[in-house]
Amino acid sequence: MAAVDSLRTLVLIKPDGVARSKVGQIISRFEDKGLKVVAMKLMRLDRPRAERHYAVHKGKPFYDSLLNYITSSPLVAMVVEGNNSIEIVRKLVGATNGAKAEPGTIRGDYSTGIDFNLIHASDSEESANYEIPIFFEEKEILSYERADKDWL
Ligand code: 3AN
Repeated sequence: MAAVDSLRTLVLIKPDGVARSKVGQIISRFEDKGLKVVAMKLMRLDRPRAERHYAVHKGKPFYDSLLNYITSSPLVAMVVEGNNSIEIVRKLVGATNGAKAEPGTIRGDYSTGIDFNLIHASDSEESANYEIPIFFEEKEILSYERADKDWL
């Protein structure tokens, strides 16, 4: 993936991440890496929005359980911004199946399987452009500078 400045990506700390009190630890990983949270909300996802978000998975065997899981209790939705944010966040998140995800990644450290894998992150610029508006209006995405921006 080519380097792109100030790219935005959608991150969801899924219901298991919130219920297991991993929100702070997960956000720290993005902040520590040098990325910036530019929008964030704790919310209970409704079914129509969950269907929009996971439209590409419609018809797959895990689709219904995925929708039940993602709508079951509150999640944290965020827009994360920074150089190469999509690629970097996906690396920090790790492989889809927590059992296979490398230690050091979020899923590798906190998840043992594929059903409860704590986090979602957009996998491409196209996905980010599709997913972000499902959760945020443009005016909810804020602009500010990190104090250490010249060092990142
Ligand atoms: P990722 O989140 O790593 O991009 P995707 O986009 O392939 O993975 O799948 C979206 C979500 O669907 C996953 N995060 C996971 O919760 C669920 N999922 C994917 N594949 C399976 C599967 N084989 N069985 C159960 N759930 C799955």
